[in-house]
Amino acid sequence: MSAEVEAATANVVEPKVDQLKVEDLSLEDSVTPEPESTDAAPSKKKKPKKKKKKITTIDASYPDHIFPEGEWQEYPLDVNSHRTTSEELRYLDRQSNNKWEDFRKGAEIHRRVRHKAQSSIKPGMSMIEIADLIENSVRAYSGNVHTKEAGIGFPTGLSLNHVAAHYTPNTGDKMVLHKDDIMKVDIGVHVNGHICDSAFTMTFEDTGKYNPLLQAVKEATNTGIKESGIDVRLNDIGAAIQEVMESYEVEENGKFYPVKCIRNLNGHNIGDYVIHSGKTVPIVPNGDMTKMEEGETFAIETFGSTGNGYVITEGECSHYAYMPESDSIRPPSERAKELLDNIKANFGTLPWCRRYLERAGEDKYLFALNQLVRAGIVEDYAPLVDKKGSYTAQFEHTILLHPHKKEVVTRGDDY
Ligand SMILES: [Co+2]
Repeated sequence: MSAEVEAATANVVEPKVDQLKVEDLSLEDSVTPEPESTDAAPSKKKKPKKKKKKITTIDASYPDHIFPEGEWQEYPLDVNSHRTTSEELRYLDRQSNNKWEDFRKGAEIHRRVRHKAQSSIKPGMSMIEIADLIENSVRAYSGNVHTKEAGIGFPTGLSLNHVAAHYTPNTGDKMVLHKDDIMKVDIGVHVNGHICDSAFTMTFEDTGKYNPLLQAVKEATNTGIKESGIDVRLNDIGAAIQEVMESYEVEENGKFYPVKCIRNLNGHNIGDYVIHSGKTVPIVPNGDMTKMEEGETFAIETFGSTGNGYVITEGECSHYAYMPESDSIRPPSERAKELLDNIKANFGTLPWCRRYLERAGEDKYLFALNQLVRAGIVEDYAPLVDKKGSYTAQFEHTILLHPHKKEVVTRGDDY
């Protein structure tokens, strides 16, 4: 993100952000209601004598700005065994401490938001309600001073059943969550552009029919995390993941379905404000001999499926991102240029969805948006689906490759 864009557009964005803030505060109040309320009136109608409830941002919970560390793991390769005890490397690591603290802060927000999601999402809710619940929690915990400083790192993925990734509702979406759905919840939280990317899968029926699939994917992701490290080849991580994932099968109506890795979905390294930053972490062996390197950050994610184990794009697009390498391309119309300026000001290079554009004040933007997509200035990411009738699941964590050890920063006691 270039400095000029920030400066040139700051006055366009400020009033909008203030509006959002006010709205978020009242939403957070309704998320944690005070015990007194017997009527259903929202907290903003409270009598003035009642003391205003303080927003529990993460910063308020950790006033010294030292956030909980993730799970520490030693590196797998013997050539790295000296790293664990090296004082020099620990010293080197402390030089990057601000960055690590940003990730830890984002991870603590992520854990709180997903705890809220896991305890409140119920069949019968609309996908819009679910997305709002999650995203308003992220905004409230982040303090949402400015989208580009902290807050939502990418659109909330709520992909159902054979849809594996990149679905989030657009405005007007009527879809409702059902009891027998299997839902991938993919939440991104960023602090100063340091993005925590972590996902889990929710089911609601009580027959346990999804359990082997969930267990396969959870174990495959944990294997990918365990095998990751400095000097490890990406191909070898894919091989280890596939071996674990494909040792499972799912039974439905007396028929057995092997669990397959979705071979064209990958983990990835994470750059500042950039969610996919060049390296991909395969979930099957792919011959990529590239190695992971010291200081890198990765999203380790695996997808299991009872279908083809291969996804294609299908359905209405919701996810987009501005492509900074397209900077020499001229927007095809005045309206497209105006829209692009607003996109850059609000999201920079972070991915976003149509609902976020509307929050940023955009209206009747679809024609101009499609122009930007066709011109190659904005990339669109349509939903990724396996065979209809199949089931897919996902688990994902963000890991930090410190010089001496790796940190599974988004680890929680849930997954
Ligand atoms: Co990811």
